[in-house]
Amino acid sequence: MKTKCSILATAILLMVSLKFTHAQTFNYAEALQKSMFFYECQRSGQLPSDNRVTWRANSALNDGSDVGKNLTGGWYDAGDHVKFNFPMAFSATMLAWGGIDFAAGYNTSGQMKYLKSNLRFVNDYFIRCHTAPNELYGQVGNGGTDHAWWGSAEVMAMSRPAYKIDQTHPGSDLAAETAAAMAAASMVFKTDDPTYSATLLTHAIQLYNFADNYRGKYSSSITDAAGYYQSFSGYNDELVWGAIWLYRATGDAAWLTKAESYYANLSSEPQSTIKSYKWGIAWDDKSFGCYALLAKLTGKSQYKEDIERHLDYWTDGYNGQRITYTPGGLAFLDVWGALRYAVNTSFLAAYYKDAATTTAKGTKYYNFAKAQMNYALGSNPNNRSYVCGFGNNPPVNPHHRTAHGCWTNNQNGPPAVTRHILYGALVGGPGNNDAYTDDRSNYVNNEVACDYNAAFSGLLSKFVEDYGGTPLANFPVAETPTGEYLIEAKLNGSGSTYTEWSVWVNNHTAWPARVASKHTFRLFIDISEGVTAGYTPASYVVSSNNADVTFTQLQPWDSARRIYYTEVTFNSSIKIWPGGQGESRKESQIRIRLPYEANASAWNPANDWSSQGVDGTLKEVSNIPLYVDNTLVYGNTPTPGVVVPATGVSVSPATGSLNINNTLQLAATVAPANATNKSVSWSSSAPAIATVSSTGLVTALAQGTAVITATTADGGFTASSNITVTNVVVPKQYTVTTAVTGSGSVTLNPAGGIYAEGTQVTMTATPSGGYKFSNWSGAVSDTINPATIMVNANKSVTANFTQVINQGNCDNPSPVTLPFQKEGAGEYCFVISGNISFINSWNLSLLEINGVNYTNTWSNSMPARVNGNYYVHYVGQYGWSHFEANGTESGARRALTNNTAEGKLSGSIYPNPVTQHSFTIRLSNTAVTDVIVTITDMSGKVVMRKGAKANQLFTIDSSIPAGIYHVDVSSKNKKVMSTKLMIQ
Ligand SMILES: [Ca+2]
Ligand SMILES: [Ca+2]
Repeated sequence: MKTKCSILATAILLMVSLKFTHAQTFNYAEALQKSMFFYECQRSGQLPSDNRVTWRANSALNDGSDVGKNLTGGWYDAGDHVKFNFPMAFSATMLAWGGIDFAAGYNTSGQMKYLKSNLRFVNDYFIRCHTAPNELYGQVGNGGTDHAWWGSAEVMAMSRPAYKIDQTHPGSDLAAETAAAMAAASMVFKTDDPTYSATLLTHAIQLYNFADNYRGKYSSSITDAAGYYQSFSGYNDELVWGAIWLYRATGDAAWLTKAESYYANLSSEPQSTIKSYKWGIAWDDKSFGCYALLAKLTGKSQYKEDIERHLDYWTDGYNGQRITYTPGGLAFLDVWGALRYAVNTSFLAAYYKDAATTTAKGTKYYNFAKAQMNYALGSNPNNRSYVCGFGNNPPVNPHHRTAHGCWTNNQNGPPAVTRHILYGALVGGPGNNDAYTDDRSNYVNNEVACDYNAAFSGLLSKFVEDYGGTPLANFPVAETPTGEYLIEAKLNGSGSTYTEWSVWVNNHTAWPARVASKHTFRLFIDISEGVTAGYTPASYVVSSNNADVTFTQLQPWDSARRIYYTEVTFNSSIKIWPGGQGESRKESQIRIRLPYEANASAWNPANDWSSQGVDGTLKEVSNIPLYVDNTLVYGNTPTPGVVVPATGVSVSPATGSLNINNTLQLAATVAPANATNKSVSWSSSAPAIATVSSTGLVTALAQGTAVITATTADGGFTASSNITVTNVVVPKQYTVTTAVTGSGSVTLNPAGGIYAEGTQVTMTATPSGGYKFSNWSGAVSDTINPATIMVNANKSVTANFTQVINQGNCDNPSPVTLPFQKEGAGEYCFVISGNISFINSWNLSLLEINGVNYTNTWSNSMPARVNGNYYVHYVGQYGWSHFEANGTESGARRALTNNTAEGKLSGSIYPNPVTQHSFTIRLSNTAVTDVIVTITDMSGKVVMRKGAKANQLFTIDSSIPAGIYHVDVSSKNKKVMSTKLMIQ
């Protein structure tokens, strides 16, 4: 056995060394340039004036408003829009580390200024989050609600609660990591901005002392983070790491003493005193970085042994054990973001190599680092780059919402093709057999993240220093917006005296995604045949089936050629925005007709401009022009048009009075109604008192008066509104909003949800059957139920309910429903009858489904069902062992039967599936007559909620697309029925 092992080891060594010698060189400077750009793509909040990303704009400007703080800025975590500060701070630390120890490559490639811009952007955010010496905000945005919506950051509409740590809810890992980030950044800014550097250092020291004096895992305080970035390794590593960075930033030996004394607390291999060496540095565990830093800073043999054991394990093995390598040469630690671990460890190898105990070891570590980086850049069996917008055949569909530019709230599109190039983003990477698919929905292998690119950037700078390279001269090339607005139309009806159009206005904006104030289209007709028959333009009647629009009667466009039009404007209350299928498009039905008794010869649609290409099928048409905020954005007008000059303008209302912080919408009307150019600009005589937006929205700022003036672009005509701003003190009122995860309800006492400041409100969480109350999150982090809060701000609170899972043994597997997650050590068996879309697991010893091995694998390919079921066998050794199965419960009919059999149902809905968008709720308990029906889609988004009568017809909104939905029926005080509904 031993002989076999050594032969195998020799073969592996030979293979690895061959790969190293064949490693090619890439343009590392271009990759570094693009990696810096990726961090600019991730920016949240107000963008700086030198923003280079043409498809990004300000976003999430209200972050922190729920807690009365300004928590704007920072980076969106990955392909989502949550700001998870724990990995964000780690990313900032690693980026700064590269800028400190591998500065030369940044400098020679001209990227140092972009690195500093990125570090300043994220550290400004950390400063905002550090609201008191022992108070640090550590997350903005709720994981569940953020992930349930797929669209661009600029048009997010969900609430984004803020979460913090403090003395009673500590988070030593988060505070110490943020301290490390700010200390490291203070070194980067020390020379060219000593004031900023000193500010960062002050925060870093306060945060470290907070971390050290109030011990705890942050993910036990910010519980919403536990589902995404749980602190598995605890905080001992961050306490060493933070002290090391404070030592480097200050030169004060007391910090080094502290780091070395806490080093003893770092974890060891099981049943051993040897420091852990088999994992890798990433957002959770920085121990390996501590080994490398202390080895180099002190030269002590203990640290050198620890880092070399770790790097040997990752290269040619330690004590006969070696990390898994893919056939193509990638050191493969974990299925989730495999490239990130390989590159992070490579950064340590390149940093440490000069201090290695032998030259041969140093060379080995360096060659390893170069081979792993080159694998990521394209030297791999697929001969493809794993960095977006770089090299050969790079990923084009990364799991990234804003880059996708989606308007349908669907990661699978439309649009089918991602609209923006996410330059520089390193994707998760291949599986352990080098296989990889560029699939947007696969967030295990194809997501990008701030933490993936951090050590990656530093290592690229090192290779720029060693091998040169040239950044692209014309980078970034501004993208050309395409398909941002469009009109779809069909013939809604026609007759011998009329045409009726169904016109759909579509907002597909993504450069950046945006919401306009005003949407107008024009329908043009040629009335020559009507004039011949004796009619005049005034004989024609324009009408609409919608209350959502205003429209004009016929206006002359080119009266010599008898071309007239109606202008149709959606009411300003109609929001057309790229946030979903229904949200991104709105319909208006418009009819133009002669008197009904007119002779058929007086009406001819064949010569009508806006009837060209329009038939009974809804499709994109080009002769119905669309104007957004008074600018033509889509379609063609009849040419040549006669220019109708503006002759004046009026503003309504002419006077207005509003209180500080309130707004008033002014409207400017340009005369004549058919003026060709109706655009106006707005200005305020006293912007300190009241400002006005480009669309006439007045915002009151201070007591006084201001004259708001509209000026026409054509002719410079002006009209004004006199605004008086008052400062009336009204009693403050705040709202308390509640949400649940899992299944259950929350009641407020006193009820109502709107309260005067200072009111005590008691919240009671009541779980549904099969669930138990877990904890409060949001404005309250607690496990007590009921919980009482003092209302002193708008608060949103989430009651988290968890499924009560019978931890059945393998003789009696527990039935569980999808989606399902299991974490922790132990052996369990579960049975799933639902339709699994994909499964994933990591850090497990065994994961079998119906006897097929899926250990630590992402897969969407399931084995055949056994007795109609999937039998899951789970064996994990660690608290961070993890399995998850995603998908939906079985189809509607089957789910109904099952639920009835389990006695959960006391009713049904009929028919199911439905085709006519209506059904009857049949309840067995005839005493229940009034119910509330809640319909949610499979992402958990509520698509409809309203009151209904039992045993009477219930109509569903026709806008709800076909699919499978979850229907909850509740009486006044409890849930009476829950089932799946299929809408066909
Ligand atoms: Ca840790
Ligand atoms: Ca005509």
